[in-house]
Amino acid sequence: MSAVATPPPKKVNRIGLEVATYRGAKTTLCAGCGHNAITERIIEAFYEMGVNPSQVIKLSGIGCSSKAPAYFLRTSHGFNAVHGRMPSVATGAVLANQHLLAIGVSGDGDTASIGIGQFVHLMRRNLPLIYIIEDNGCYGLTKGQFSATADIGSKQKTGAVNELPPIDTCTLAIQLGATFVARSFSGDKQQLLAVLKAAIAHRGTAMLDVISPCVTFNDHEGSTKSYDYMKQHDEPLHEIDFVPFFENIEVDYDPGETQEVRMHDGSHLRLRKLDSFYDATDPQKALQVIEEARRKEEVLTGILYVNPAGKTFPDLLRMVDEPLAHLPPERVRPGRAALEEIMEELR
Ligand SMILES: Cc1ncc(C[n+]2csc(CCOP(=O)(O)OP(=O)(O)O)c2C)c(N)n1
Ligand code: SF4
Ligand SMILES: [Mg+2]
Repeated sequence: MSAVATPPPKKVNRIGLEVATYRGAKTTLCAGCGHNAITERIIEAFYEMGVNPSQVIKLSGIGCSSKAPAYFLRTSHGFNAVHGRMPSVATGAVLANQHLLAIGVSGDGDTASIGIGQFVHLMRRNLPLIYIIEDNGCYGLTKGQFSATADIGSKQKTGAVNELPPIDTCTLAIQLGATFVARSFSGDKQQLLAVLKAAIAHRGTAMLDVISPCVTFNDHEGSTKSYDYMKQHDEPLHEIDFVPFFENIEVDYDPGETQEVRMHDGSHLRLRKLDSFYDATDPQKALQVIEEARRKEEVLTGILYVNPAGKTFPDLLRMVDEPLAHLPPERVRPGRAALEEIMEELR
């Protein structure tokens, strides 16, 4: 009689969850859409970092990109806001419960066109939020019109040429005080995963502009956000190695070739420099290299700027640490004595 083979143990992460727990509904986006590749990396990053999905809130606006949160972390909290209005909903959610890890997914239209007003105020507040722009340079959901990140001279499928200068969301975010700013490409699995893990460890706004080709409306010759264009013009700034706080951080590296950034939770971000002068903690340098790349028609990718020590919006507002919904009435309602004291001051 042959012995019954026992199935191999299922692979789990450090909190005992399988990767399937981090998945969501089946995607309804076009096959080959860059947004699907970003979803895959988000699933991997949250699984590998051992984030508890019940402690996560997913937020988005409107667009193909804003549908993406439905396709990862099925058991997390979620709020699909109005077009371009995700930042204000995220601000409310994060202030109401600082124990949640917030991730927002937006599009270049949702952020840089209709949502630019909310985006700029979000960037200057350093709200603890991972803010991803799935950037295809067009309004994919409404059939590929130019968005405000489309480059001058970029061609639509119809042949129409964009004549307006683009908004560079990374430049804008750095100028406004965002404390973690990165640019990546949906097709660069290794870089995007490392950037996402570092963004999870960051406390403050982590702004990720991820070039994500729209295969249906913006992947032809003449588009500067197509797979072909990105393969020819992607210029990685540095190799990124991310070591979470729960792993041994004593790994081998050459101090002359790397720059270490210690994140607030004790994780280490290690940037192996290709350009030996690049310092990711210098905002002026970051603005300069982005501008130099733009002039050379290159897309500079990597972590452009990071400041792990910036004060967050809840800190500035001196918010209590506990979720507001958990505070007992005696802590949220001033008593008669407090009211009388205020009245006395007004007399
Ligand atoms: C107030 C409002 N105006 C316009 C629209 C129509 N609309 C829906 S999605 C969209 C653009 C989405 O583009 P983007 O954010 O880049 O997402 P993508 O589909 O490219 O991923 C527009 C204009 C809308 N839903 N609501
Ligand atoms: S239309 Fe473009 S952005 Fe929308 S799902 Fe299809 S490929 Fe992606
Ligand atoms: Mg778009």
